[in-house]
Amino acid sequence: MWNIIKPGMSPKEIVKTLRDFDGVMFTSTGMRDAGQSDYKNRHRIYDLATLAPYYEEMGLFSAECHGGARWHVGIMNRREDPFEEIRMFREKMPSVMLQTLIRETNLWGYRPYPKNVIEYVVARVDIDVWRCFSFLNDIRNMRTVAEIVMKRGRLFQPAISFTQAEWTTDDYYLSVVDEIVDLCGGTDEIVLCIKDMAGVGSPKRIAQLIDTIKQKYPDLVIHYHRHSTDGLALPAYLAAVQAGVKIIDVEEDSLCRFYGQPPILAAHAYLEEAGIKVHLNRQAAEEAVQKVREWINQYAWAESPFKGLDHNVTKHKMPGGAFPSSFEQAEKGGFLHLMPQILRVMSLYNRIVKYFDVTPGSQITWVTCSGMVNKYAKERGLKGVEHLIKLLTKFVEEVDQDFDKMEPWEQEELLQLFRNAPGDFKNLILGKYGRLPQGWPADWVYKSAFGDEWEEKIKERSDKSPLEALPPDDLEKLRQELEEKIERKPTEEEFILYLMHPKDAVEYIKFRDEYGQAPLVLPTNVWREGLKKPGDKVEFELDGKPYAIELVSIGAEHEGLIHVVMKINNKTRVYRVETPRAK
Ligand code: 3PY
Ligand code: ZN
Repeated sequence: MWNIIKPGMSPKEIVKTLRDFDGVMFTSTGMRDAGQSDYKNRHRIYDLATLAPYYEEMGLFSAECHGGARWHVGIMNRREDPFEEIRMFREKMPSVMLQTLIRETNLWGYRPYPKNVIEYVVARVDIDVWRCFSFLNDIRNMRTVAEIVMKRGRLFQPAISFTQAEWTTDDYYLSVVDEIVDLCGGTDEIVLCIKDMAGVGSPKRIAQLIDTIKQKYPDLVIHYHRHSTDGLALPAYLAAVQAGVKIIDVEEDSLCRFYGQPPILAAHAYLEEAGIKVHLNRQAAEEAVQKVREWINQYAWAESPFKGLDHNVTKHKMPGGAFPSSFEQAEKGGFLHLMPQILRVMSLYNRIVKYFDVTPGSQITWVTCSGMVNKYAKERGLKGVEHLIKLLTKFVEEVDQDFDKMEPWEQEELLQLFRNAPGDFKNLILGKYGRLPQGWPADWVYKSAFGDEWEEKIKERSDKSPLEALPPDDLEKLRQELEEKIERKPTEEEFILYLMHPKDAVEYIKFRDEYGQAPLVLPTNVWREGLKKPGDKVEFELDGKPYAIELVSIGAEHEGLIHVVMKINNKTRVYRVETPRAK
């Protein structure tokens, strides 16, 4: 039997099993992070569910199938929700632990939620492994999620956000791990994750960090999460496992593009060759890899327009999970050609305002830096953008960020740099997300962001956790508000969707009220494009009843109407369809 770890086991039993196990186990991210990092989170439950029978046999530690941006993109684009996803996967792979990725007080959203919302939501999501990270490594912000998850007897997996920078020393990370161990009452009921969200940890650096943590906490079970972006993921995995990591994250080889996790079959072979015992039913994994090939081509449209690995990620730090969506925004906004410059500005920005480029911090970095570059490009053209890069390079690399060493005209320019930064950037430097890992930025950043009001704003700064700072929401009032918007009583799950993303949840609920189970039962080609030409057919099951639908003919337009003939379960039906012109 391959499943040595299963839903229903207590965290203590899980940790003990892992401590006793003398090899490495895999978490498959094929159902979440892989899709987020290389396909904008567009993989539908319909296709992912085909992998579940293989996952059931593979002997995985867990399947990451939930969380991150998958929740939000699900209701907005795929029109499927995270609750039906969990139900479907539970039914099809009952022996596999389902894993989510949650952003401490920011839950599955992009802003801190009040404590009572966090308590309400976390208690009602049926997930086994709760990987929880803070983009500030502000462990205080994890408290409520940790308490509820642990009280429910589910596995809490605190993650340290990892990057390689001069300030992210072993001592720094040890202090973060100390806080985690303190929060969780020791090491017996948690698995620690090192979250290398951009894929920047060199093999040597990762081994050294794990070794340092293991020296202080020899019993702590460590899980290493990594993206492939820099091209060094497999050697980094080998180094991590040799240093004592028990679980690593992988995805199907046939899903791999550039910014997700390393390939499962290659990782298996590579680690075994190095003499490491890998817990994997390879036959089932090979079948899953093959299964992906049956549907993956339908998602080619969702792949990032920025192709190839990118070792410069070690400087700009764009997380894998943000790659395709950032590039999509650049494409839509008409500034894809400015990406190399934006990435260079990000590299310099990261050294001025120090935090971790991961959600929602990565969005803040992206919007702030792309905004700066676009402003310079609009006002002064490409030369202007190069000038901005020169200015920042001088400030960061030549004068060691000593504002007074810049020329007066350069100071003037720096003082304009953050004037149009997004509100979220301003909230970040006021402490609204929590404590910044290296303290407040320099005063000139406040002058730049707030102009004449900077001194008042500095007085407003608070290093309280949002868990203490935010007043509770009136849940009953919010439920009432949703009822009015959708003109019926919401279900408990719909209410939770609303608490997370109010506007998008209302649209989603209305869509599902109109189209029912269509997003779950239609094959992907039909879901995206419909039946296009006479003879096209689709078969599916709805509420236990089989349907076979065929497009017979599409008539010519006449006075804004088209007659469409369909065969539905062998009965011919004629539909009068209004053309968009008529509407
Ligand atoms: C997310 O927060 O969506 C992530 O994938 C972070 O890595
Ligand atoms: Zn990731």
